Amino acid sequence: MEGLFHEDLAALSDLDEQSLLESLSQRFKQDRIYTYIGDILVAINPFKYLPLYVKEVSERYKYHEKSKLPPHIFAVADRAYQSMLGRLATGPRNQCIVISGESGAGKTESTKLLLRQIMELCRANSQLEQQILQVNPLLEAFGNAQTVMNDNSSRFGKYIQLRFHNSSVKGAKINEYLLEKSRVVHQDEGERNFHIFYCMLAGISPDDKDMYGLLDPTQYRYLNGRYGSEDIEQEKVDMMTILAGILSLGNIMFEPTETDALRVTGKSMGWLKATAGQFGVQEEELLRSLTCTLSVTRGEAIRRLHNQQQAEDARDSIAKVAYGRVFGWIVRKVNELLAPNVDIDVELNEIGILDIFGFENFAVNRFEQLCINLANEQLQYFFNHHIFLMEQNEYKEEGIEWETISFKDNKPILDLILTKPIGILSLLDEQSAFPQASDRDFVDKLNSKFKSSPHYEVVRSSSPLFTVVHYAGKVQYNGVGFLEMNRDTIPASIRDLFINSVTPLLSVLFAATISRTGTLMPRKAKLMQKADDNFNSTRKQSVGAQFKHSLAVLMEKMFVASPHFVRCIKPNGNKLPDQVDNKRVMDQLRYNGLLETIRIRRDGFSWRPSFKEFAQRYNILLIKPDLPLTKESCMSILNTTEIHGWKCGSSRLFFKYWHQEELARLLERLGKAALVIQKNYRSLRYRRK
Ligand code: AOV
Ligand code: MG
Repeated sequence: MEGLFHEDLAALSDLDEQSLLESLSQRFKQDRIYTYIGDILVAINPFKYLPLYVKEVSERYKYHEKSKLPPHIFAVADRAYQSMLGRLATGPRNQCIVISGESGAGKTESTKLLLRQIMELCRANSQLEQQILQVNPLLEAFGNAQTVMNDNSSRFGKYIQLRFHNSSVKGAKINEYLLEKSRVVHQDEGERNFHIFYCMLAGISPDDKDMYGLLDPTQYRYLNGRYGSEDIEQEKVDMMTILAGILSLGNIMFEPTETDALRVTGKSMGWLKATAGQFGVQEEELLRSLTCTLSVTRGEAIRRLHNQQQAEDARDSIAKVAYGRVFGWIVRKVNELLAPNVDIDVELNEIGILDIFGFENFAVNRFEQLCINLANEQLQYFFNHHIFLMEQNEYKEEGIEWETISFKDNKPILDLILTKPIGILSLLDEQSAFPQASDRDFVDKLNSKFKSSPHYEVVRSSSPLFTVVHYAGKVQYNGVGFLEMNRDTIPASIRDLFINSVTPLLSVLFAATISRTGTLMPRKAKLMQKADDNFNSTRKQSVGAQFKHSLAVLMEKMFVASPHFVRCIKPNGNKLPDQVDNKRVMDQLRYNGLLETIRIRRDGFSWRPSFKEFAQRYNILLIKPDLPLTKESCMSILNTTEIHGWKCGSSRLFFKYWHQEELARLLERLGKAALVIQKNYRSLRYRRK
């Protein structure tokens, strides 16, 4: 009994795939959705309310000993917080919590619970903590939407950095990654537009509806005839007007005339007027930017008339860029609001929480899905690197006897997508640079370069399809639109149109130097971008290249922090409670490498301080603060304890994940005793244990 349904799978002596699945699903059936693998938390989405997060539970998990309470997401919060304070062990003070899992597995819910508990741990009930928590519904309204996989699917990635001075939170920063802007203008079957549009229409009073020029939700093409009844959020007037403008814009239709020119259909003349009003721009100018392109060649302005398709594309790209800018603006505002208000010489430590869009495989997968799945590959690689590569390398280097545990290395898949000059993204950039190239040309290029790669499959079809064999399964992509989405250019005329808008927010959004995808870029890149913006509005980094860059920056940040892993599992594809689809879950256990993880956590040594780090921290156990920081000192310290099962390498010690807690306990007890003794000048006599 103990064996099968154990709370820590790494404590089990023998485990195969089948008994792992059995173990997790038995626990799940008793509503025990959390299970440990050593220091890693596995969380299975219950798809129902569980009384797991009430006040009493939250209190119980504050400053607790991990081994004394059942596995819980609050325990992860506690551990990250204590580690950030340097209370638990040696290692970097900056922490990052990495939450992974496919779409709908529970990442965003876990993120919210972590945030809430960390704010509880800071204890004070200041305005700042409330603000940090309030930001989330706002971001979700603008960045989440219903998909076939998740009713509240994150359509952007976020890394939340909480900044602390000592134990109190001083500020926060949100980094956002690649909002799926195309959703503004198109949703596949069973999907919806971003929540905010429905919130806006559902919660608005009739008077306000008039003021913003809004109609019934069924009237808007961009809403695909679907709408819900979410609660209203109080929003700024400008922003609402812009959102209303986006909806009106989507209803503008074109038809050919007897001459070459296009005209707006009689039915949609009203929408053109409404859009112009809502965007605060001249109707004629809006019409012009929809129906023709102005280009300057050798000092001469040349006007090219659009065909119907081009006009519709222009319409949709205006909607996408406007929405992207609004989103970027919201994130910027949030960051201004939450920026730490401290002197520059105040040392801040950080807990980062990463909540990205989960692995996706839809009926039709586009450029966005490739980016989303790339991000998931990158996270899986981070996990592998940390859990398997780094650890096992150290055993080798330090002469620790060790039987290598193999794992599914996804580096070749990352290389397939990222390598220069012949990865999928580089080839895409190359093709995007040719105005004449087609999506077919791009996919043909891929086929010829990668046909023999084990992670790529050529698809025989008249459509430009190709398949990537991801760590989490095969995904077939449709190349249509890849070039355009990767270029993501806004014609200068559209930019000018908006800069001249009488709606202040809109003109600010287009004058500002946030990147065009709305992604907040790291400082250096931002400066470069700024220079680039001033220099030439047509030369810019592709979306793929920007995304690749922001992922690299994120990884850099994460590699120098102490990581905590939460692995979310989706129990079934129907979003239903109390249902375990064995095959689905088994697939996730396999591609996540959970069995291998259990083995390495059981047999391995996840905490590996250097002699110096160890002696410095634990010399108090010998009550000799001036101990030399050597191997011998470490041995003397360890000899005073009853800790078993550690090993000694050539420059560092190797401990099991639970040793940290044992030592912390000793330290606390002896530390307190030592203080009392020193204070009272009593003879040094006390008993251990
Ligand atoms: P995701 O973030 O991993 O998907 P979510 O965190 O949005 O998934 O979870 C999907 C849904 O599952 C939520 O809306 C809840 O209804 C339910 N859920 C998840 N965790 C819990 C929990 N602990 N208790 C109760 N219900 C839960 V995506 O954003 O699609 O990758 O892009
Ligand atoms: Mg999410």
